[in-house]
Amino acid sequence: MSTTSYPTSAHWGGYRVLVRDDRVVGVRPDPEDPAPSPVMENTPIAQHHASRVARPAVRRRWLERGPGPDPRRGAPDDEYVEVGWTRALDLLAGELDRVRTAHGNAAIYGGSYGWGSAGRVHHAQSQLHRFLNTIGGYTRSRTTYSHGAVETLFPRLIGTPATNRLLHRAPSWEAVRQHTDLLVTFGGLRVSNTWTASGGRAAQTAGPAMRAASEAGVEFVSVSPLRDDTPDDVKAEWLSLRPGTDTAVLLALMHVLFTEGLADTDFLDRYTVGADTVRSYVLGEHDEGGRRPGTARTPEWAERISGVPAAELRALARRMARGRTLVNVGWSVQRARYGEQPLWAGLALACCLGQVGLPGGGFASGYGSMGNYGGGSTPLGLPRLPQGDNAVKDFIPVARVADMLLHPGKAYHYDGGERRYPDIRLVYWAGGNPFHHHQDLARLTRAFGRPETVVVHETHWTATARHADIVIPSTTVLERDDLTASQGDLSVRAMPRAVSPHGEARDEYDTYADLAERLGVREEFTEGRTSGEWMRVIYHRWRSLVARRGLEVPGFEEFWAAGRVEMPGRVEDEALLGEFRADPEGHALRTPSGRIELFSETIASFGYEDCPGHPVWLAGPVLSDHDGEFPLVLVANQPTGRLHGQQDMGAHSMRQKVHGRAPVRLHPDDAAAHGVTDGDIVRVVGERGSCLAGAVVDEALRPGVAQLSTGAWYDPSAAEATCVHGNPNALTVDEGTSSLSQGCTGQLTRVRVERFDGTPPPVRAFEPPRGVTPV
Ligand SMILES: Nc1nc2c(c(=O)[nH]1)N[C@H]1C(S)=C(S)[C@@H](COP(=O)(O)OP(=O)(O)OC[C@H]3O[C@@H](n4cnc5c(=O)[nH]c(N)nc54)[C@H](O)[C@@H]3O)O[C@H]1N2
Ligand SMILES: Nc1nc2c(c(=O)[nH]1)N[C@H]1C(S)=C(S)[C@@H](COP(=O)(O)OP(=O)(O)OC[C@H]3O[C@@H](n4cnc5c(=O)[nH]c(N)nc54)[C@H](O)[C@@H]3O)O[C@H]1N2
Ligand SMILES: [Mo]
Repeated sequence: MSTTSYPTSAHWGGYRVLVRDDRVVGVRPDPEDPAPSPVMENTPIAQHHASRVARPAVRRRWLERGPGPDPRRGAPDDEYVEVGWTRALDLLAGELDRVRTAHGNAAIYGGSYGWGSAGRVHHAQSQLHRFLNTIGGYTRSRTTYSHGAVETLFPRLIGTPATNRLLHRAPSWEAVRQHTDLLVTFGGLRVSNTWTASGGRAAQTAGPAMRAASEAGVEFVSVSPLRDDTPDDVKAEWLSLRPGTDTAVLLALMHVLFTEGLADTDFLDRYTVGADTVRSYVLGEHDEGGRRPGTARTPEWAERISGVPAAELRALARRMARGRTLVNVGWSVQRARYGEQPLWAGLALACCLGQVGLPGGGFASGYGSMGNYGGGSTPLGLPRLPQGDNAVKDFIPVARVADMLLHPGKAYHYDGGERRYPDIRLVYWAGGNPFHHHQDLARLTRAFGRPETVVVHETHWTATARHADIVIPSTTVLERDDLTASQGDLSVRAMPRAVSPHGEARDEYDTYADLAERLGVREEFTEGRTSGEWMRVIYHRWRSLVARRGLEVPGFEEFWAAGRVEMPGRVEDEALLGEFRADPEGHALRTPSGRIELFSETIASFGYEDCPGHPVWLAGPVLSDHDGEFPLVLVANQPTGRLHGQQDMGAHSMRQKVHGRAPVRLHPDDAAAHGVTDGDIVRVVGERGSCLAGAVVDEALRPGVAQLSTGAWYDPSAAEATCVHGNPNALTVDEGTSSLSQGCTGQLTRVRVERFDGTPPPVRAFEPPRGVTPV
């Protein structure tokens, strides 16, 4: 039997799959990729795993009792009935029609947050939104789990267009190599995170770019609770801090600049508003409520909070003022209570240094968070499937989903408005896994018990699929033709189908077309096209846009045969806000003052104690004293073994597990204090729940910090813990960053760790539910 290889792309990069006898038997990196990601090694097992959804399935209780709230939704022993496509589509179309007729389209929650797969045509969320828009709309979600606080706060500080540039492009790594003397990063520069870019990047360039910058003489300082948050080859100096205390450190750095005459007052006067208020706050002339006097935010004050020695902070501030300095505050730092503050304080610090807008200097947020950050930008855009218009105007900030389901009609604050949660009757999810991404999963299970019907499209029987009444099997990228590229990518690439669909899985496009048919809007959804025709149409529309800028890419057939086309019009950005710096009037920012708002009248007018009008130090809940019951701060960062929960059963992901459970890292001192040794199974306990995990003892952590990455499939199948597999969201608290952004706060939680003695319950996360027969 011969082996054929096909190019493909995942969010973790482009690679080839080796196919024999209609099965994926291996993977091969692209020879042009300088540093391929091992995450691709998960694909062969995941593609054909018994946890694939093979046929449409309906929860027996829903089938027998009809729609309605059900507290047993998600129970580990719940049974499903495989009903066949015709019955499943009839039931689903009928239920959509019932809900929209009885309660209006706003009763359908279609936010459907999640990463799905790479591919511009079969992008699950785009397809769902297009479909729901053709049947009258849905309640949507706003912002992301990734950087919800930045997305809401920064438009008020630097305007929306500049915020988009801040989050996606900032100075390129090439500009850093050429111009930067010192890159100070809060929240690391994790190469494993740069394996990921939404849509997948042609080659893994970020790791090599960091090394090249270091070799060219750029110095790196990493302020982080983990020593290995930066790659060895950039030889970063590590300032170990208590998680959640970056704002104190940033204010103290400003204190040094202000008191030692190192702040660039010309820059502050010309390009910012509110610097005086920040200055007087930092110097202790008033507190966060504007009352006099406040606390001077000295390095000694910051040392008491953060644990970073005052002398090191003083030295760092002076060093930052000496040369071209770039301040990076990563996304993790804002994924915590009061997450707006460290980002705002980081911007203020960069303004005090006066280098915003200079090549390789100023402020950035995203190096080491995403692979395309600093990897150039694609101003001509990418091919994209039109989603139509949503007739429902209501939305929620994305991370408030459990609140919404639990408290219909309840008032809440968001970005200056008092809003009310809609009354959701039907939840429709495709391409996301809230039982991966949301906080306090036991609470989320209660929330999922409230609607009348939950619909999930999935490739695999995830915990989210197991909370659904109707489960629709979707093809994977390897089972359909598509094309892909990410923001800033080097090329647009073909992703030809490599194997037949698993079981009876179908492309979601065809599922929606058949649902639309039953609801009388097939033509509106398809516009008379197959998904293959849409692929050609969006490619040609993009080609015309490119041509209008005087550039040329080949026609579709030539592109498809070649497998890729070089990205037209890519640019490497020198600076963020370079035009504004050069011409502050002509390129005024889209803010009330036209300048960078270090004090925002607008935000101050909202009167939020948890996000006042300028950056302030607010002690988050992970710092408060819990009577020693939860003495460790748990960092729930991104996994190195996979993307989120995707392909968790794959070879690379499984290699990292300890006795089949997620690894939790502990400092040797903490392990000893908790009576834990390397390789033990432990129970990690937080205020909201517990999980089992496997201990890894490692000096790379700051003492007092534990680390358990996200992504182990949620497994509530035994009484010994909320999750027996090691999902940190069994422990996290479901609370927004602040009344302003209501962003995700999943990064940090308080926990204790105890050795688990006795026979541990088996991990059953990857077993399909009762009633389902694997292919
Ligand atoms: N505690 C804590 N929690 C966090 C974070 C944290 O730092 N700490 N980080 C947060 C962040 S930044 C994010 S972005 C989220 C990520 O959360 P998600 O994006 O929800 O996580 P994924 O596992 O990528 O979920 C995507 C799902 O889509 C499915 N899928 C793939 N392809 C297709 C397809 O073609 N069709 C359909 N229907 N389904 C498909 C996959 O099987 C997978 O289950 O997690 C957040 N959660
Ligand atoms: N391999 C892989 N790559 C990924 C993902 C994945 O799942 N797998 N997910 C992708 C997604 S969707 C996103 S949004 C990005 C997220 O990108 P980030 O948010 O940047 O990534 P994290 O890994 O959550 O956090 C980075 C580091 O921040 C540090 N940190 C945590 N709390 C604090 C703090 O209070 N202060 C300081 N100074 N540091 C702190 C932790 O030590 C952690 O290792 O990653 C992307 N990249
Ligand atoms: Mo994210």
